[in-house]
Parts: sequence; C-alpha cells; structure tokens
Amino acid sequence: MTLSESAIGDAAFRALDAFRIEIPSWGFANTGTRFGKFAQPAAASTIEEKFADAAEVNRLTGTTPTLALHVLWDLPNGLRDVAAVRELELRFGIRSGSINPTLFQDQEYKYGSLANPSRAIRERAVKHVFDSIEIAKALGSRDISLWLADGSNYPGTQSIGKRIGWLEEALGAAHDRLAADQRLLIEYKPFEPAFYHTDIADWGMASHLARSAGPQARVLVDTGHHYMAQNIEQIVAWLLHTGLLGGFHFNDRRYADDDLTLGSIDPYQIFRIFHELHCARTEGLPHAVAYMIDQSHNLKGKIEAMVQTVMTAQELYLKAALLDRERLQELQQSCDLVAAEELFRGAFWRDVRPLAAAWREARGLPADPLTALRSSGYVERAERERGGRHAAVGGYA
Ligand code: RM4
Ligand code: MN
Ligand code: MN
Repeated sequence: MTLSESAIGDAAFRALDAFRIEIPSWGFANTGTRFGKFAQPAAASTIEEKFADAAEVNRLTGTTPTLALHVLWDLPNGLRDVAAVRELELRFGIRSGSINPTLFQDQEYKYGSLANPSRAIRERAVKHVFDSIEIAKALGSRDISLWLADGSNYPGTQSIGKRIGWLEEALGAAHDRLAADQRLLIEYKPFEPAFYHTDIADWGMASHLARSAGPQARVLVDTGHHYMAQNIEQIVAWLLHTGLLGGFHFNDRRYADDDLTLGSIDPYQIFRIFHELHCARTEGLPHAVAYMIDQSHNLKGKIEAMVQTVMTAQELYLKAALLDRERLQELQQSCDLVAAEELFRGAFWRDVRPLAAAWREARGLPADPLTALRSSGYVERAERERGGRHAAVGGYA
C-alpha cells in the first residue's frame, strides 16, 4: 500500500509538530581548534547574546525552544547567576535546557575530575556536579548532562580499575541528589583529550555507569564520539531496547570528534539513527529521548549554521518518519533484501524540503529560514554591536 499525497502531508505535519531540538549556548560563541581561533564579529560573548541568538533561531525555525547551558561558561557564579538567567528566559522566550557541568578546564583536573586519584579533587568535582543539579532544579531543567575529559595519556600511569570505582561512587552520589523528574545523562567518548585511555570511552561503559548510578541515569550518544567503523544506529537500537537511551548530541565528522554541522558529511547516518527511533516509537517502547545539537562550527557563521543544522535535522527526521515501516517489516520478515533496502534508501532520497516548507508556512514560520535570516539583517546588526569585544572561550566544544 502506498500512502496518498494527503496522508503523507498529514504524517509530515505530525512529525514536524512533534520534533524539537535543543541548541547549545557554546554553538554561538567563538571556538577554535588547538591551533588557534578565528574570531567572528557576530559571535556571542555574553549569556545575554547567546539567549538572543537562540531566540532568533527559534523565531526562524519554531523548533528550538530550549538552550543547553555549560555551567562555568554560562553561570560562572553558579546558583547566584540563576536569577539573571531566569530574566533572560522571560525576555527572550527561550527556556534553559540541559545543564552541563564543566569538569575539564580547571588546573586541578589535569589528571581527571570525578576519577582523579586525589580524593580532594574528586570531592571538588562531585561538589560541582551537585551545584549543577541545584542550578538545574532552580531553572526547571530536567537533564544534567555530564561529559568527562577524564583519562590518561600513557600506559601504566593510572589505575583503570580504581578509576571505575571512583566513577561509580561519584555518579551514585550525584544520582542521589536528583529530583524525581530529573535525569543524569552520561556521555561517552573514545579519546581526546586523553589519548591512551578515557574513563568513559564507549556505550558499554556508560551503560554500566548509568545502571550503577540509579534508575534516573541514562546514556547520551554524541554522534561524533565513536571510532570510524562503528555502527551507531545499532548502539542506538540497543540503548532503546535496554531503556538506557537518554539523548543525543548531534554533529557530523569525517575523522574524529570534528564537530562539523549535522548532516554535512554523512546525512544517511543520521537518517539511519532516526529510523531506529521511529521504530521504537512504532513498537511502543517507553522512552524520552532528548535531541540536542553539540557542534562547533569554526568557519561557518554561527547563527546561519545553526539554522541550517536545525533545518537539516528536521529534514532527516522527516525522511525517516515517512518511511513505510509496515511494508519494511514485511520485507524484512521475508528476507527480500533488495526490495527492503530499496524501500529504505527510497525514503532517504525523498525530497522532503517542500513538505517542510509547507509545514513552516502553515505554522506561521518563514518557508525558508535561511533566506529569512539573510533578509532580517540580524547578523549584520550583531556584527556592528558585538565586533571587537570578544571574551576568551574554552576550546573543547
Ligand atoms: C565534548 C563533549 C561535550 C561537550 C564538550 C564541550 O567533546 O562533546 O558534550 O560538553 O565537548
Ligand atoms: Mn557532546
Ligand atoms: Mn564532542
């Protein structure tokens, strides 16, 4: 059975109405590589400018109502900054999203944070996670999203085993502080900045730590945090099956954690991930999955690239939503390989841009957000107002 045009249109509108993606505050700030930074005159250097940019992206796309915050970059005075952030939320109509403890830039963390061999440094790091949880409570944020740079550079220099125990202890303590509706998301990454061993290097380690921390802990999948040949959608299917999938950090890459804009290198990869998510929904698996962007586009314009990314995410989500999954199941069951693959690829090749444009118009949004951004003059205004005064920003985004 093939769906009629109007049924496809209805399904597309339903899918886009349900789709939200969170943008990161650090995606608007100047970031660089370890070799240097190319400053953009329109880049945001204050939390107020980041909220303003987030509001502009949401005005154009209608899809990004929340902004992820990195605690030391955005609330350097901790809880004392909450009132100011609250005020920005009201002023710009954007809510704070996931709260990201910043556990990698202080000198104390040279040999690790939650897994540091020094008890005092571990306690300091745990205290920062506790503070981050309190900030999240005060801001009404559900997710505390934890990424650690912890690891070592040389064999034999750290006890990998002891560090597992220290992580279990720290994450369990953090879990105890969560409110009933909060979650602890645990992100993994195979290497960088550590180049011999990373304490939470893959989804197996993250899954174990989430389970041992408690029922409100989940795994966070950053699409750039895998070895080249890894089958990410299979990891996603397993995390869905085990009820451990908490959310995503979307970005693209060619080599490692390149943090390129979503879908720029391999859009089929993201389509395949979204397919697994749509399958889980069809099969009624209970899950709440947070879609977040975590990219650091150094060369593209910050706001323009963010709008482009949101549109790409919508398109890939929509392509996967419109796949005839009933038919696919039949073909899978009868092992009709080529027909199954062609159906799957056909959904990927469908040009959904006209459907997305129709949805935007129906929802009172610009049909083409990128053109609307250009004609709004927002970026030029930001360049005039912000050019020349740039605060330093850390470089691991
Ligand atoms: C890391 C990781 C984290 C992000 C930092 C800034 O590579 O992706 O999610 O918080 O960068
Ligand atoms: Mn990430
Ligand atoms: Mn990363």
